[in-house]
Amino acid sequence: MRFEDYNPLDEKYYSILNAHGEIINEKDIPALSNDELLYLYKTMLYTRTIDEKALSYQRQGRMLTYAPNTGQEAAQVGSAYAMDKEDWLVPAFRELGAWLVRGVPLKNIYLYWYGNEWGSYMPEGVKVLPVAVPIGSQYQHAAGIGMANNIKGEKNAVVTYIGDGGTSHGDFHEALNFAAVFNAPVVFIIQNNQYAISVAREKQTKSKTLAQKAIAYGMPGIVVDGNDIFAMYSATKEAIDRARNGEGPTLIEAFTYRLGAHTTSDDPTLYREDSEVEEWKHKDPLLRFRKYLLNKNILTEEWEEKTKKELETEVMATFESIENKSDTEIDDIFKYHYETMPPQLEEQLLEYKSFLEGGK
Ligand SMILES: Cc1ncc(C[n+]2csc(CCOP(=O)(O)OP(=O)(O)O)c2C)c(N)n1
Ligand SMILES: [Mg+2]
Repeated sequence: MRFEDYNPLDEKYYSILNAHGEIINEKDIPALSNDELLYLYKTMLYTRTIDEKALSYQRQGRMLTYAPNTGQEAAQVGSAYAMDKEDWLVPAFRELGAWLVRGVPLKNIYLYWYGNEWGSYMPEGVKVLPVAVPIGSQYQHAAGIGMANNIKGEKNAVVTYIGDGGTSHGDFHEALNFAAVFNAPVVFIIQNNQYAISVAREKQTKSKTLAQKAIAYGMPGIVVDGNDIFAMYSATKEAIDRARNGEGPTLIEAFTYRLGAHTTSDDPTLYREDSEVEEWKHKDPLLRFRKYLLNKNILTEEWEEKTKKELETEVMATFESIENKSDTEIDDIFKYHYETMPPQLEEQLLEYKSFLEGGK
């Protein structure tokens, strides 16, 4: 694949595996072993299991809030698998599959959504920044890390994510501009899941594609079928290689769909038609990869059943290990914003503590 062959203004999508699990682009099939393919499928199943369990815990009142990833597993797992251990992952908040590939333990992920600050504390050697809820801020961090890499002469790349809605924020544009001007080794990925809460993609921008915004900043931009694990892997790999070879940043739009709600406090039936969701269910990234793997005799139904059961057991055990044992320390909520706590925060901390003790 060459980025030059995929002008984002042509609305030509890069894809390898179609919705029926058939290869439509023979020459670009990634050179991955059967074990690697099974690992990718297992990680997608893991992502979905974690989502399903988290939703049910939240409904039972056992989890605070949760942002589901269902439908976006290929965009996350495929892109992160193209990274090396030394590369930086700079996430937004809906990148579960990518976190798992990069070695973030499930315990951390559940702790985070459980409202515990320690969820953001990564194990040694896991080069993943914490979740960034302020939309777009993470793109600036990624551009900055990339620029610092150049100054320090380090060869690692940075992969960062944003949503379609995030592309309307100033941070998105500033980060792209800085990264391009300073030739920063960054891969900017947009998970275009068609919605920013209730705002549809068409209301977000008049641009035909989100990837075409790359043209203005002087970097390659490409629209990739975000439900195609092979296309996501191979486009990200090539962008990372460019970055590492000193050729600067790339913008990848992963064209996908959020099959679930924005978060557990959202009701998508209020702003989108069931028929639209049904249509996208046929393009489910897990289904098409599964078909491919079954056809090639790489996956067996027995293996799949066994793996699903193991994953479910693991997910339940991990959640139970943190439940009720991980109440957030009140000080932790206030402590880490500044090196020295400013007086306003100190005042808020005291006020909150007195509120919890029954005062006002
Ligand atoms: C600066 C800022 N403004 C508003 C919000 C509230 N908010 C949280 S998620 C979201 C929509 C994000 O949509 P998109 O970028 O498409 O990502 P998605 O949730 O679809 O993954 C908004 C407006 C926020 N977190 N930060
Ligand atoms: Mg979105």
